[in-house]
Amino acid sequence: MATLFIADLHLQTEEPAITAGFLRFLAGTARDADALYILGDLFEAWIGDDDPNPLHHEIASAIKSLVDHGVPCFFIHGNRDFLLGKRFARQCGMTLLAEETVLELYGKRVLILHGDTLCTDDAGYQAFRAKVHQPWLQTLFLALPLFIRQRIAAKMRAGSKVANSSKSVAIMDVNPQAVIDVMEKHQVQHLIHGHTHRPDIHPLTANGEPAFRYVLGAWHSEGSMVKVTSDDIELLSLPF
Ligand code: LP5
Ligand code: MN
Repeated sequence: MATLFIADLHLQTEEPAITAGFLRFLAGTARDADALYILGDLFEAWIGDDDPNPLHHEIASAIKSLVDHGVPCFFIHGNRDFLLGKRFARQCGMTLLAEETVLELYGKRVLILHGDTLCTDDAGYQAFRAKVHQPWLQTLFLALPLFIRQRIAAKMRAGSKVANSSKSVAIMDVNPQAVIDVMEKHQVQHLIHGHTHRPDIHPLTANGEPAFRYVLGAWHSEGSMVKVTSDDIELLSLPF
């Protein structure tokens, strides 16, 4: 049996092929899993559980039918969907997890997180993150009319694109010491995350022992998943 991890699907109405690929994954590959973990940025942007976008209902029903089939589903927030709340999670039948979560899987301790918190060299992003994670600001934002929230989110997305175009590739990657620190804090030799869209397996040393960092790819023309079994941890692509 296997436990599956995915992230960075960035689902949106404008990208129907990715939605179709995800729906096929939920109805196929995922059905044989012990559990499915979604490590953030499932959606391109989340502005509140009250958003009536039909895509959200379609995705909730598909995740719910996987859960009803007997595959528990878990979610960690990303930097695009950190406002995804309990109401939508309940519609999906999925459990919201803390931003750093340690799993015991087939005798291995595995740390999972979205990945944005490891990009500590990106001072502009970390300042932005600290602001938008303030509970009072989130409450205020969620109380705004939907069309205003849509406008603010669009401004933020546009601002992010402009900011990213002048940042170096290195600044937008994880900081190696931040990786070691979080793995030592949680006493783990395995870390799975997304966010950077640079799928790879990186060997390193943490806790004085060999360790591995598994980076999920974003879903564009194909999907990406990490599969943990009792024998192995693999990074696999999922042709649509
Ligand atoms: O997301 P991506 O891949 O473009 O880049 C990320 C970082 N950017 C972000 C911003 C998100 O894209 C915005 C999503 C909004 C959705 C929900 C709205 C909810 C609002 C809630 C309010 C309480 O995460 C980017 C990183 C990059 O990853 C790599 O790690 O570099 O960081 C930035 O671009 C931050 C910039 O450095 C500074 C922020 C620019 C935003 C401008 C805000 C303008 C707002 C106007 C509002 C009136
Ligand atoms: Mn992200």
